[in-house]
Amino acid sequence: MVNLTIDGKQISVKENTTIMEAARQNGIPIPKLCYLKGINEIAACRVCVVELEGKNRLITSCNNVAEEGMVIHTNSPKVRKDRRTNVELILSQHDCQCVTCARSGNCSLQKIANDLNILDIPFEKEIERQPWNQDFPLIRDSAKCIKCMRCIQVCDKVQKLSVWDVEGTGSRTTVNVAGHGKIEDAPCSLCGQCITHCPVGALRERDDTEKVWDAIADEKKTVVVQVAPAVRTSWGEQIGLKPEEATIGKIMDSLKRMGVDYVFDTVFSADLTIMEEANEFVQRFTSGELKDRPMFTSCCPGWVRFAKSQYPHLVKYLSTAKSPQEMFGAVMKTYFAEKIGKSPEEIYTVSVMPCVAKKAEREKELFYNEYAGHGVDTVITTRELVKMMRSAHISPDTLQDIESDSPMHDGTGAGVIFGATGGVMEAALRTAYAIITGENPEADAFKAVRSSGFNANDGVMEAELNINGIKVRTAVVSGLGNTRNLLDKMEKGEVKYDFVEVMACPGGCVGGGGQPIHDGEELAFERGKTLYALDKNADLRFSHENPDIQKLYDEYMEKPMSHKAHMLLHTEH
Ligand code: HC1
Ligand code: SF4
Repeated sequence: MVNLTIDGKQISVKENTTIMEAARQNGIPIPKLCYLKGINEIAACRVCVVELEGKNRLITSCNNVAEEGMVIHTNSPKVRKDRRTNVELILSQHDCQCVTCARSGNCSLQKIANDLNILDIPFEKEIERQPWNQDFPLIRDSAKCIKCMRCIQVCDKVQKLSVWDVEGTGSRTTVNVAGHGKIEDAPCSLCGQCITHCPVGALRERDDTEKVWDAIADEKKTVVVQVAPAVRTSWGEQIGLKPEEATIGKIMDSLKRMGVDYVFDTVFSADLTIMEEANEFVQRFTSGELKDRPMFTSCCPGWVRFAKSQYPHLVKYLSTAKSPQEMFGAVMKTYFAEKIGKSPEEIYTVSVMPCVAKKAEREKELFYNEYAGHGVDTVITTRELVKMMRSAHISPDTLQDIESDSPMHDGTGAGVIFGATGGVMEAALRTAYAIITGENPEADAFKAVRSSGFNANDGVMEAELNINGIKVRTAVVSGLGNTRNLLDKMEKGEVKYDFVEVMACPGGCVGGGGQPIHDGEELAFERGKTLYALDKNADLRFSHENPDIQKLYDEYMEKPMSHKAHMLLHTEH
């Protein structure tokens, strides 16, 4: 142990603990901007400076280790003056138009400037404005970038894609797409992790909320919305609702109050994806097609983009089943449109997703009879949903639980867990077991594929399962850096699997790039627990037992993998 004094308090901490961490463990918060534990510890912003007594100097607390006998002041006059100057300098290069910023109210720079009571910026303003493709789902505003380097490090270290890089030198140092490239040509997976780790409004998703308001206002359109499984775990975070208060039923109520005509839960189509994907797996597995390579799940568009740009030879091993978002879009514009006597053109479909890459996935075409268009018309993130609630002046405490509409009403626990890493695999195995053996397994029989913590085991869960004497080797991975490690091992022949689930974001969709932002805090695992609790308490826990799915096959799709199912529910990647 190391003994030191911080702000007059004598404390002991383990060796190699940073001063910032030592202070935090003892209830003394030190402000920070660029610091991200284990990812960005480069002291670029110098907001975390502290005074080291006797040495007459200031040091950064995020990357200096507590030493025996140190006497530290976190808030001396010298510290406050220096910290203030550092923040003022950052503000002098920052577009401070907070009222029109997507991160207003949730911005670390705004908070530290307010905390330090900075009312004026004594330095000359020098704002850099680079052009950006405003149609791309990921938007960067260089005028708001504070050069903290978090985006570079997250993309590099966590996602191993290195989309961003430093450009220029000295005071002209800035961040941009690596190699002076354009974002649309970069290998960006659109995971959005750089957005959720940006402390300010320099990175955000393309705002598509106005498209939804326009559709609602258009009397000729029937607006039909689906809400992804992971959204229920997080939407209440930014409006002060506790997890148990922020139910899916209240999201449905808010959408109806905004003027949406029909509301559905993507859990329904997650069950539909399982019906197709589990049957596809059993077919590919038993035909010997998976001798060399496993079948990969394909519902995560960040992963599909990553596979296409980094491992194109593996694309043919992706499941051809469309994602739940896309399957629902197809069902809404066909089966549902017919049910309510509308043409596909009259139906306007919106998805609420915890994800930025879903905005790009919607580009997939849907061809159906005379109709050629998109299954999904607009995708908004969880954050955009909350913005819409706020702009409709909906008071969260007045929301009631309402049911989703029929005839795509029912959903099972298997569909709910799609939103957490391992969930798709577990749901698929429950149904694959029933296909192979003719009976259900115990509902928790495959829980070995669940993650035991945020990014535990390098984000990989391996399990070898026995289904009726048949050995099925599975792996579940989340985070693209972890995925790259796993795929490289697989390609070297060090590991072998039959079925692999990949989610681009650490922890799965619950940790998605479209989820509410809590600076530097990783909430994916906590949110995932909510989904597993919902599954445990669900009346139905097997996708093949979903009555509305059974009805959809009886009335329309015939059976899994039928010709019609292939036309509407499968795709080429
Ligand atoms: Fe996901 Fe999925 S689980 S990809 O994370 O397969 O976005 O929630 O909706 O489509 O169901 C996202 C979540 C989501 C799809 C499903
Ligand atoms: Fe990198 Fe993901 Fe950001 Fe794209 S969205 S730049 S892949 S972190």
